[in-house]
Amino acid sequence: MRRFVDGLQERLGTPVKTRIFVDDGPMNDRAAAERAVVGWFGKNTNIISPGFGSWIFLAQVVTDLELTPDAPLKKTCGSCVRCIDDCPTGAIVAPYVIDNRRCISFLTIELRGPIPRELRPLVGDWVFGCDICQDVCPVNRKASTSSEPAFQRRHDFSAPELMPLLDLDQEGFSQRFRNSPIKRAKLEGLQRNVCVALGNIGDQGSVPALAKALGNRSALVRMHAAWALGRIGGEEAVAALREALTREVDGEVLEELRLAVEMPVAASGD
Ligand code: B12
Ligand code: SF4
Ligand code: SF4
Repeated sequence: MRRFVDGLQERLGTPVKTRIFVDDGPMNDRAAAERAVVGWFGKNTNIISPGFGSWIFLAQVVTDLELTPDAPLKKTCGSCVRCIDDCPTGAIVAPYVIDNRRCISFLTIELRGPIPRELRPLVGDWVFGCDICQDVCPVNRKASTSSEPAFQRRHDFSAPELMPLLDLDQEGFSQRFRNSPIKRAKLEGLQRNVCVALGNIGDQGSVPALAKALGNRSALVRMHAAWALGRIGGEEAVAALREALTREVDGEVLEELRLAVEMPVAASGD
């Protein structure tokens, strides 16, 4: 946005009063984008631009420049409801309305504390945010990709190995996710999400890593490791849960351990 403002002043040959807002300021990005005719509101609540679909970040320059408004956009989602039908948690409760408490993006990024038990199986293997309602959007299928270097896929970020993430300490986390929004989930939140994802993937190969996580310093991580082991099931998982029951002191983790020992093993695909 700074580059954009510099370019604007260069082109006009005169200084312009500007203020930049990006994501976390007081501006309401989507409402501003709709009024500025950047795109239309999709039923998944994202702004869809005619060229790039909803794969855009929104930001604003507020200025004292006299500008002629663009003509309103006539496009809408029409009768399409793909995003509503395909949201795994039913978070799009009506067209243009998200119940954040059910949205995987909220659960994996913003929520501090346990992910509600009934939603954990629906989170699938998402560990930071969710793009399903954008992936299924027919407009996005035809969208052009960006040539901006800062928006290119970063090495080892799009599909990270999950189990090693459980071994990260604070220093390793800060180093690995420096300059990445993943920092927002914090180490404890990311490891909580990794446990849920491993539980949902259901591979016996992840049992040793989850059993080790039953000794994690964070009670939140221990709770979700217990849940994941209960979901995966099998002798090794149950033995690890029983062993943890003998030494755990945190009441909430104890509750999760007890529930996990009794949990029926998940049928695949639920
Ligand atoms: C809080 C927030 C979230 C929350 C809640 C999202 C939600 N849908 O409500 C959570 C954590 C769940 C979230 C998730 C995501 N987010 Co978010 N989020 C924000 C944030 C920081 C604030 C939005 C907000 O709540 N504002 C306050 C409320 C009051 O405003 P509002 O919901 O927009 O509604 C007002 C108006 O927009 C308007 N309005 C709303 N709906 C409609 C519908 C119609 C038809 C009309 C006419 C008007 C209208 O009326 C409302 C009242 O004034 C914005 C950045 C920002 N500063 O705006 C990014 C932002 C909306 N997020 C963004 C993104 C990319 C995502 C994710 C895709 C990230 C991910 N991969 O996980 C997901 C998508 C989930 C989804 N389907 O929406 C982008 C959206 C880009 C785009 N193309 O639209 C934004 C703009 C960030 C950015 N700067 O680029 N996000
Ligand atoms: S981001 Fe995922 S969970 Fe949230 S509304 Fe979209 S599909 Fe549903
Ligand atoms: S999937 Fe369909 S309804 Fe949802 S945002 Fe895209 S076009 Fe609109």
